Amino acid sequence: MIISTTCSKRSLCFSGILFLFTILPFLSRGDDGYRLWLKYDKITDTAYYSMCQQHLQTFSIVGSSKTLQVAAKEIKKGFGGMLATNIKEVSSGDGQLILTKYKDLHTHLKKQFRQDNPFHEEGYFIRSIEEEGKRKIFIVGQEDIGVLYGTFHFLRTVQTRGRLEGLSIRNAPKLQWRMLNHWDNLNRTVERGYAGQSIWKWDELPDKIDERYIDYARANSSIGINAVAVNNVNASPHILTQEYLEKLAALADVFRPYGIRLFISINFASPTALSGLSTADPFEPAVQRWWNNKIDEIYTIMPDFAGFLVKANSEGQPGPQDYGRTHVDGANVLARSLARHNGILIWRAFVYENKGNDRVKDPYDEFASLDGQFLPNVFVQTKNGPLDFQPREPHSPLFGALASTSQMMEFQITQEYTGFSTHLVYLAKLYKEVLDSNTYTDGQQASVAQIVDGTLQGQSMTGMAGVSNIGDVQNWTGHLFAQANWYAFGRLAWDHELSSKQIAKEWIEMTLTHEPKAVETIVAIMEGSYEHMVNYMMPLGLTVLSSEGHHYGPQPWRRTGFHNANKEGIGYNRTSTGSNAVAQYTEPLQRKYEQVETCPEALLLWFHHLPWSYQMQSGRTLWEELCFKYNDGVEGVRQMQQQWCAVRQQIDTATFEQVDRLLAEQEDEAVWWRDACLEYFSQVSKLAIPAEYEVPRYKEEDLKKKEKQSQNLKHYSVAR
Ligand code: GCV
Repeated sequence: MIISTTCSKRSLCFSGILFLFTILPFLSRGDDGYRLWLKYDKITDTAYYSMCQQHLQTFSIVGSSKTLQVAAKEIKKGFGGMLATNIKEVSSGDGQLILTKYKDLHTHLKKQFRQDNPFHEEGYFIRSIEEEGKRKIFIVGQEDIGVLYGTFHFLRTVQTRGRLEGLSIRNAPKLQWRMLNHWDNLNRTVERGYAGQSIWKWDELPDKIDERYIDYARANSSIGINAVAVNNVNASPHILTQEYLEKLAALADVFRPYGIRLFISINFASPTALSGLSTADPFEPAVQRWWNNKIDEIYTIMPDFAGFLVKANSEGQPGPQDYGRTHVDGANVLARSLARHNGILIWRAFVYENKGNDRVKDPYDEFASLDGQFLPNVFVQTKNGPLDFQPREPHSPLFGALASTSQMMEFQITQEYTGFSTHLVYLAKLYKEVLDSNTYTDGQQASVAQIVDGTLQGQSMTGMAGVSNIGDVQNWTGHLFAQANWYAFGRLAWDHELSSKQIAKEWIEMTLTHEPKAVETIVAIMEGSYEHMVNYMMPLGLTVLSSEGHHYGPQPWRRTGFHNANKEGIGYNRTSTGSNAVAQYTEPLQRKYEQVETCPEALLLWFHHLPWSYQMQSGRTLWEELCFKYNDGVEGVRQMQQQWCAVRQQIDTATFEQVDRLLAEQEDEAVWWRDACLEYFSQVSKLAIPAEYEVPRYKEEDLKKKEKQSQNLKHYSVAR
């Protein structure tokens, strides 16, 4: 199948020709995407440029820590680019822009920065203040890291053409830990990674520090990410060898000035793999000694090491249950040892048995009863939904069920089930949908976000992790718009009250264009993209229709136990007459999901098995609705293609073309999904696809070919 892009199909009209000869030469061409949202291109709005130039000729920085030095460097880089002239660093306190810690402010100024006690250690103020007839802008942090976060906020303000007069910003993160989890293997393959190889060049470390590590730290810090686990949760024991600890220490040195703490994923059976021990039983004194020694060794090399992330007794990974111990037993032994150095243990709740039961119940069944038994430095890390990062799932019932346990949200940024790096899908919509879901904990309004940020149940540690979508391709993420998912994850981990739209707008203005109409159009593309993807892949709460193994493309005929389609109907009965997974939710949510009349249609087939003739709110039958949704999803992608064409003149040529080409591929694959799923369900149900819908592009033979092709495509394969 030859894919032609919507835009390239169009003939070059007069305005297009005019554009080629007039405007195009002035646009930057061939942006490779490496600079992410920290582009700092020269401001082209002359009024805004003059205003900035007037107020930002000099800056000064009070203090000399490494964090303040990187803040100064960023100011020079940012304004050097945006103003195309050097912003001069002058002695402490004299600049038009002043970066300082609160404690270093002159007493008369301190009063102006009313401290709401105690001010957050990562927080900052940005204020413009008149002093002796001169206007100065102050970026004030409680600690150095607050100054750096404030610096990035101020740069963002200018990047998004915000006002500089009357600036009065007070900001602090809502969560303590804002974390990226890399599923990067030590051989540089990336599990579920679609953007090249791992960025960590283990063979060069610790001697050679790749420039990319620094840019990675800058990008993360600019959105408030303060922790990273650098290796796969399917962890190699070798990460704990002295050789790797030295490499890790070199990375920790790079991250430190940017306020980023280093975690590693560890293999629970490391004591057996790396020493002569015959067991990794956490209750065995020799095993405990081994962990104590290893952890001491780590802290000797990295005194601010953050801790371990552990996937145990899940998908074949070793764990305490191998020795008849519980998750609490295993986690607490490691946590106790880490606690001696103020380290943290993150223990994943992603467990399932695969014994023919309803696996979505397993995380709750295994973990809810353990509430309150973990040591205070343990996080239980819970995936957003009870299954496994499907396009749409209800929130995990563990949110709300662990009142006495610190619980970290785990989202996936890499698009394992949402189009890899081929499909434009803005995941902030998914994140927000989950964070805003009402858990009805204690029968009241209680969003997932309120559980995660500890305001409802008062957990002592709070955090959110995102499985990284970063690789060593030039633009970091493959699809340019996948950068927006990294960006949005960080922004929401910092402040879950931001809207997806606001984040999209910021990202577009920092990355793509400032032209208001184009910004509006691209916001619309991004905001609509998530629902389109759900519709052409797995509408109405369906799950796991994707290929087995690599998970790319449709294979609804493979794992039929997830949708249970038969001649009579489709869906998973998780009500009290079925697996009773609904019982894991609190009332009145349980009742809402149990009753088909009140169950949201977006999750209908997640909770119910229904006849094909079931009447939907639209007046269509379930079968007709399914056909409608799949077609609607495809139409949505076509709409995105047209919207993208409409902004062509405002976008860098290389960027425009990459996205245009990928959208064409997305359209083709949306059709593939639609045709494969509807063809299969039509065969099973013996119902014909209504004539009002488009004739399938892919006939049975083509579908087989396409499936085979996708199995062979190298970049679709799982890299373990
Ligand atoms: C790291 C899913 C993915 C696996 C991943 C696992 C997990 O099953 O397909 O690749 O393994 O989740 O989150 O541990």
